[in-house]
Formats: sequence, structure tokens, C-alpha cells
Amino acid sequence: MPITEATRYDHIVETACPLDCPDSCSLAVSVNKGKVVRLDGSRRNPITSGYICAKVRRFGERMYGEARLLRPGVRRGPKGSGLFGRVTWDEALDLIADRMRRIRDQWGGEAILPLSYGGSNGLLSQDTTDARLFRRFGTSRLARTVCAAPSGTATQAMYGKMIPVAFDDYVHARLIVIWGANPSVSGIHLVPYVREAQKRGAKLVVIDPRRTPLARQADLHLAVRPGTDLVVALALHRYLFEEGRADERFLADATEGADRLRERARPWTFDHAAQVAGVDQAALSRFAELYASSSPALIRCGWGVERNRNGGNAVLAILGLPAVAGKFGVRGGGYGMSASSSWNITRSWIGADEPGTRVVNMNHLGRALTEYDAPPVKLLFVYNANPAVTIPDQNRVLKGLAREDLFTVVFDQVMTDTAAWADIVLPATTFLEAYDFAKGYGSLSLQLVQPVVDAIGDARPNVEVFGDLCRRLDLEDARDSKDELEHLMELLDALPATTGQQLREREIAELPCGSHPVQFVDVFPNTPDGKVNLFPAQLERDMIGELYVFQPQADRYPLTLISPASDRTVTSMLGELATRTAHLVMHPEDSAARGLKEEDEVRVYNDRGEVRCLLTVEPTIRPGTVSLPKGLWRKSTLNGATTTALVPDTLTDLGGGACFNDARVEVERGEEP
Ligand SMILES: Nc1nc2c(c(=O)[nH]1)N[C@H]1C(S)=C(S)[C@@H](COP(=O)(O)OP(=O)(O)OC[C@H]3O[C@@H](n4cnc5c(=O)[nH]c(N)nc54)[C@H](O)[C@@H]3O)O[C@H]1N2
Ligand SMILES: Nc1nc2c(c(=O)[nH]1)N[C@H]1C(S)=C(S)[C@@H](COP(=O)(O)OP(=O)(O)OC[C@H]3O[C@@H](n4cnc5c(=O)[nH]c(N)nc54)[C@H](O)[C@@H]3O)O[C@H]1N2
Ligand code: SF4
Ligand SMILES: [Mo]
Repeated sequence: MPITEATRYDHIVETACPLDCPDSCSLAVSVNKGKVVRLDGSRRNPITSGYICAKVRRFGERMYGEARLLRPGVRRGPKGSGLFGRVTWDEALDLIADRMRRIRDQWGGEAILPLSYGGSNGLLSQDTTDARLFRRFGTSRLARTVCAAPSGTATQAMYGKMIPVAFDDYVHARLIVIWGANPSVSGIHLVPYVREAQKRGAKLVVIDPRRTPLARQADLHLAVRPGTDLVVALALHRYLFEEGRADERFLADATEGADRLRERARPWTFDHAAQVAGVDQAALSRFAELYASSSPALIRCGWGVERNRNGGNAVLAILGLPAVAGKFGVRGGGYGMSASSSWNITRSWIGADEPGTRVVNMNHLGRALTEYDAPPVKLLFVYNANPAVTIPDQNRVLKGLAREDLFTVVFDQVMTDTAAWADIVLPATTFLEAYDFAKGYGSLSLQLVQPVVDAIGDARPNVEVFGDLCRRLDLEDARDSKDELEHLMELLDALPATTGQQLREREIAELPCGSHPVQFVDVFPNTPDGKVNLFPAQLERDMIGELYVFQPQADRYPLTLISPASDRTVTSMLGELATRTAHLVMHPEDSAARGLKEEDEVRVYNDRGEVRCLLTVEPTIRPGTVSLPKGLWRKSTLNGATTTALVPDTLTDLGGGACFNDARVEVERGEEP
């Protein structure tokens, strides 16, 4: 028999990728003898167009890899040793339930801190039985702020999170501005639409301290100093207002607060803003002119903008531009950013109200573990997250995790850097072994995720494990026991009716307004008065008047460290597969000034910590800025410290977000003297 493609697998299962990525790809997964042998894109989600990223094509290596957690385990060695003895699920969950009860009796429920973030970003794997458990038990609450909090706060206040422009409508734009986003890595399915728009004659502007792949193809690249987007946007506002290019009619009819914004923008002449942002004044004014005169004009606001002390205000100023310049109301005009809240999902299935307990900002995890004392955190329950490497101020987080009197549970798919510090580890299923719904926050789709193979080892899905704990703690009736499919059906019933029906019939749903909404034609602001709030009063309290600008000469740490998404990982997921030592990217001027060269071992440091890694010298980053990927595992550097060791736990101006791109460092040769 000839060997053909068909002999390599038994069948193909259609599912979706729920990972924390905007694209939400539909997948065709090939299975052979009960094992995943190949992952490809399918066409169920039109945006996927049959291809996926290289990371997820390797997902099988993660599923069956050495780091995979197969059984529940109880710590056997010293804290952090990563040594565990095997126990059954019953034993592990009884131990946890018992600890939770004892801690609540002695310290109160708030001494327990659940810590979770995106994980597999599905609807079923978070905010279901987990939320029920922690709410009913009365634990501390977590402010999930490590990503998107400033952007979310800004868009909520300004537009009530109006539905953004769909990826495939980018082709209609005449001008596309990619502002603090790198879709060539972080959401690859947007790129072909940007290219197609360019082919049809659109201009492309990229605003990024790095020369990203799209910046290379752009008509204009403003390599701004990190954290200065606010003044760039305000300079555009000033121009629009003062040169008579503002859409006064739209401002009068559809917005509030235009006068305050005009006032705020007044000091920001091109000259002033160009100086602060470290860009060419002529380029800045060309950008303003291009934006004012192009239609449809579209701004894609990424997450690179928000991760600094001016981040929330920067997002506000950027998102105000289409309103002031009158860019709405046409296909391909307006703005694109996270569509996370577009589905109007109320999560009634949690079945418990939020208690009034203490709120812990996850960006302050290190402080919470080492300083909070009313009550102290005595039990940390980590799931859907890898805080040892993803949360600011790594050394403080690790110091907290090392506390002998802290009981740490880590529920994960692999032995992460956080799991190594656990007292109990619990093995979780991956999205290829469980049910879920994948909600795109870039591609506007909601899709069924279904098990492609049986769970590996004893891995179990979140929804069942937290349900089991609810029953062990008498927080729900034993008769309410459901398996994950029953939970999925319950969730399906609670979704808006048309969404539920589409999912049942086609396994994919589109937004109630359709997949191609035009802003201010099909979708409008969800603010209380239906208007765009250009200067949201509810945020004023938090709007820091002063702009934090980096003063190179005055600082012991003259370089700004940024940490964008890498094409190898989804934050830290898949980082276990890395074999290469991490590289810091530095501009040739900065390396020459320090006598450093390509592949040198370097020490990147500040008062919070140091990372030892290798050096890449490239003019792809602006001088004065250096870059190290986010999500590195500790084994990927030479000293076991990763990017977050250098990141301060300062909060952003709005939303209590993380200042990942606001770290100041110095770099020197790494070898010991
Ligand atoms: N491959 C891959 N894809 C991912 C992820 C991943 O880890 N890997 N993560 C997912 C997640 S969780 C998220 S939130 C998104 C993030 O996706 P993006 O929105 O693309 O965000 P980042 O990669 O953080 O940064 C984007 C760009 O902002 C630039 N930048 C940094 N600081 C500034 C600044 O102050 N101003 C401006 N204008 N630009 C700045 C960086 O150089 C970078 O090129 O990607 C998702 N997709
Ligand atoms: N230096 C730096 N650090 C950053 C950023 C940055 O810009 N710079 N940005 C950050 C951003 S954008 C984000 S979103 C955060 C992400 O922060 P985290 O959410 O902490 O990071 P992830 O790597 O996504 O970790 C998810 C973990 O959940 C596990 N998981 C996945 N699915 C499931 C499941 O179904 N059940 C269970 N129990 N576990 C599961 C995965 O195996 C993985 O270990 O990190 C932030 N960290
Ligand atoms: S990580 Fe993003 S690009 Fe990769 S398969 Fe998943 S949704 Fe698609
Ligand atoms: Mo994120």
C-alpha cells in the first residue's frame, strides 16, 4: 500500500484554540491511535484561513512533553525543590479542603488568595466553578490586572467598550495606524489584511520603539520612547483642534468632554511632543496631516501602549482621535482593539455574588505574600497562571513563594516555575483534552473547543476540580455534581439565545451585530448617555496630571527595558520547550558605548534584580531602549531570573495595571571580574 497522508492518522477533529491570543483559530487536529500527531488551521473560523502559528503547531510536544504534570503530587523536598510524592485526587483535594477550613477558622477566609489569569482563555476554564468556590468560601478577591486593565478601564469609560473593527474590514482602510502592537507575532491573522489594504493603496503608520516587521513595511515609523504615546496623541489632538481639522459637528452631537481634551492638548505642539517622544518633528506632523486627511482611517491600539505609568491616559488619548477627527461611520474607519467584552456574557452560571472581601491587585502579589498582615496570605491557590515569571517584581514574588508558612496549591498542565514552589500540584487537562468555548478578542468569533483525545495521565479540567472542591467544602449540594460536558451545556443555556443557537448548530457563533460591524453605523458606545466620553469624569480622580518622562542623564539606570510578546510562547506557555538562552536586544550605539558585542554574556540589572543572558546587537530598537521577551522560563537565562525581576510593581495611572515597559536598567558585561 502506498504511504499517503491518510495513513498517518485515523481521523481529524475540528476544534478551536482558546489560548490567550486575539485570533481564536479554528483547528483541524489529526489523531493517530489516540494521540495528537498534527495541528493545523481549519476554515471554520474564516479569519484562520487554514493556517495557525508555529507555537501551537508544536502543542503536541507540550502535551506529551517531559514537563507535563500527570498526577497530583504533595511536596516531598524543601520548598522550591520541585520534588513531589504521588497522591490520588481524593487525597490531594481532601488535603486542600482541610487546609482551607483550618485557615478560615484561624485567620478568616481572606487569608486565602486565589490567583489566576488567562490560562486557556476559555469560558468554561475560568469564572465558573472556581469563582463559585472562592466567592462562597469568602476568600480574598483578585484584581486581574496583569494585562489589559488600563486599556479596559479607558475603553470602558470612553466608549463602554464599543465593538471594534473586524480584522477583515482592515482592507477597506486608506490609512492604518498600528500603535503599540506587533501582530506579526502576537496576532498573526491580522497581518494579511494589513498587507491587502496596502496593496489597495492604503498608507501604513507604525508607532513602536522597535522596528517590527510591519514597521519595516510602513510608510512612516515613529520609534517613540516607551511611555510617550500620550504626548504623541495629544499633539495630534492639538493639531486637529487648532488647525480646524476637528469634526466639530460629530463632537457636538456624539461626544462629551471635547473642551477639556482641547485644553489638555494645548501645550503639546509638534516640537514639544517630538522632543519628549524622541522622534522627528517633521515625521510627527506628517503623521498628523496623514491622519486628518485620510478616510477610512483605522487605529489598531495594542497592549504595548498601556504598560507604563502614562498607559491609561495614552489609551484614552489615542482612542479619542477617531472621534475628534471624525473617522467613524465608514467601513474600515474607527479603531480596533480587544473585543473581549463584545459578547455581553453575564456569567450567571457562577451562581454566587461577589463577597465584599479584600481585593488584592495581582501586580502586588509579591507585596501581598510578604507584607500583607490583616490577615496574611496563608494559602495561595494558583491556576491558569504562572506568577513566578509573569508578575512584576519577581524576586519579591519568589520570596513570598518561599515562605515556609505559606501553603501553595498550583493547578497546571506542566511543572511551571510556579509549580516548583507548590505544596500541592494538581494536573490540568489541555484544550485538546477538554471542552470549552474559545472567545476571540481579535477575531470576532465564539467557538466550541472539544476534546480531541482522552485526558493524559490523571489530568482533570478546571470546572470539575473546582466543582469537586465546592462539594467537599459543603458549598454546593452533592447532587449538583456535573461533569464538564454538563457544565458546558449549562453554560450554553445561559448564553444569549442566538449565540447559543449558532453554537449548537455550527459550533461557531458570530456577534449579534454580525461579524463586520461598522462603528457608529451598526455599533455605538455603550456609555450611559450613548456618547463618547472624551474626558471621562469617573477617571479624573486617577488621571495623573504629570507625565512621567524618562530623563536619561539623571538616572543611574539610563536604559528603558521593554518586554514584548515572543513568537515562541504565549506569555509563558510553551516556554518549557525553549532550548536557547534568552537574548537582550540592544541598539549598536548603546552596545558600543558599553564595549559590548553580539553574543556577549551580559548582566541586565537595577535595584530590584538582575538577569544574566546573551546579547543581540541590532538597529531594530531605538537607542536607549532594550528588549527582553516576556514569559521566559527561569531556565532560559543564565541566572534563573527573568524579565519580571527587573520590572517595578508600580501601578499604571488607570486600572491598576502593570508597568512592564517602564523598567529602567543598566547593562554590563556578564562575566564575573
Ligand atoms: N506569539 C505570541 N502571541 C501573543 C502573546 C504571546 O506571548 N506570544 N501574548 C498574547 C497576549 S497575553 C497579549 S496581551 C497580546 C499582546 O500583543 P501586543 O499588543 O502586540 O503587545 P506586546 O507584544 O506587549 O507589545 C506590542 C508592541 O509594543 C511595543 N511597545 C512597547 N512599549 C511601547 C510604548 O510605550 N509605546 C508604543 N507605542 N509601543 C510600545 C513593543 O515594542 C511591541 O512591538 O498578544 C497575545 N498574543
Ligand atoms: N515581562 C513581562 N511580563 C508579562 C507581560 C509583559 O509585557 N512583560 N505581559 C503579561 C501579559 S500580557 C499577560 S496576559 C500575563 C499572563 O500571565 P499568566 O496568565 O500568569 O501567564 P501564562 O503564561 O499565560 O500562564 C498560564 C498558565 O496557565 C496554565 N493553564 C492553561 N490552561 C489551563 C487550564 O485549563 N487549567 C489550568 N489549571 N491551568 C491552565 C498554563 O499551563 C500556564 O502555565 O503575563 C504578563 N507578564
Ligand atoms: S495561539 Fe493564536 S495564532 Fe496560534 S493557533 Fe492559537 S489562536 Fe491561532
Ligand atoms: Mo496579555
